[in-house]
Amino acid sequence: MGYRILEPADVAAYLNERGHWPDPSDITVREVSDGNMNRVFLARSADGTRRLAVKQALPWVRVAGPSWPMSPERADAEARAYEQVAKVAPDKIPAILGYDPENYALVMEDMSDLEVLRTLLNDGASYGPHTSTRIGEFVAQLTFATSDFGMESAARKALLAASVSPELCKITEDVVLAEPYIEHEHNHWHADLTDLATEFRADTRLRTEVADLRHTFMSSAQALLHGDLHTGSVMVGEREGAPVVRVFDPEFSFVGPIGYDLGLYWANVLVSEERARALGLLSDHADQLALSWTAFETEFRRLWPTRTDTFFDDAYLDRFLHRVWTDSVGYAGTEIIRRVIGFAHLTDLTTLPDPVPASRRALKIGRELILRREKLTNPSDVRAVVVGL
Ligand code: SR1
Ligand code: MG
Repeated sequence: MGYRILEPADVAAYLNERGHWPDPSDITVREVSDGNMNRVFLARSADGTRRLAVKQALPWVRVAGPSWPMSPERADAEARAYEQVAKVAPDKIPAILGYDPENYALVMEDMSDLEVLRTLLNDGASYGPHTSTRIGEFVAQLTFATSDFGMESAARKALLAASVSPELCKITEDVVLAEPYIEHEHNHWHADLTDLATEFRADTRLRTEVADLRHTFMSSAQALLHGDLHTGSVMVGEREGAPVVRVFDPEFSFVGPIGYDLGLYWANVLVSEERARALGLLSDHADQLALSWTAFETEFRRLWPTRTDTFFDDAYLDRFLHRVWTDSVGYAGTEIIRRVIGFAHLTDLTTLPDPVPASRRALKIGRELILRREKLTNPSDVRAVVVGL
């Protein structure tokens, strides 16, 4: 039948055809598309005992429409990433019930009993003791397993080849790691940030450091990444009295530098802190970078003795983790900056009564993290940047 774009009215028949829904007359479907890229539908039976989510990739960027074409094959990358994570961290992703490559559609667990982390934070919630720890573990488990430490050489080369994702990587190379530092039609910002946006574009030292991070993104095939690990890609809540953290939306997945995943999370953590500061709602925001880094490092070190290639010795592990740390700090800086003066902004800042003071602080933190990343060697050093502004 070929690729067809699903509308809410098509979902009942679609799920029935695919063997996921026996009685298509007992279904209510609603569209809950929220991110920049795709459409998402939730289906439930009248008594609520059957509930599913369907995510479909469109042949364009959803928020831009057909004027920004984008291959729906990004859904293949997402399905592949879920497959890899399911092997090592099944408790940290939604259950995937099927992938339909013809329609670029994933059928998965409905997580509407959980909340998007960004939404909760924007509403004034704190992180709680588990979220950032689970995120750090998630990054360690996925990246160790898909690195040269976790896989035999030939299998790893095959993963690398299968995970090439040129179009999605190009989005990141452009919208995160270049456009905010040049004049580009995608860029926009609050009028009262023009001085900083102009300053950043004229800053040749900043540009060279971003070029370095951009080149590392393009060429450092350390491990399979989530690729877009912001607080809108995390759901949290409680099930049967136990805390639940689920990472979703890995469509930007590819084999790249581990620091990109950690850095994206940290940027979003730091921006959430600026929102909370602006609203007088600071709680545990300042702990989250350290918590996620410690969890990442602890889990990576725990897995180290299982490495497939013992030529990599313990001293090399220290060096490798130091490189990951430094990259993460730099990518956190680039993610903050692009979220304020680039294409895709964050509701954390845009919904503030006055977004300017928090946005200015965020931009300055981002710049410091990029420029001083080699000198900031631990979470306390990053803290000093944040409190020192
Ligand atoms: C055109 S896409 C802009 C952003 O949305 C996605 O969530 C990624 O973060 C991407 O950079
Ligand atoms: Mg997304």
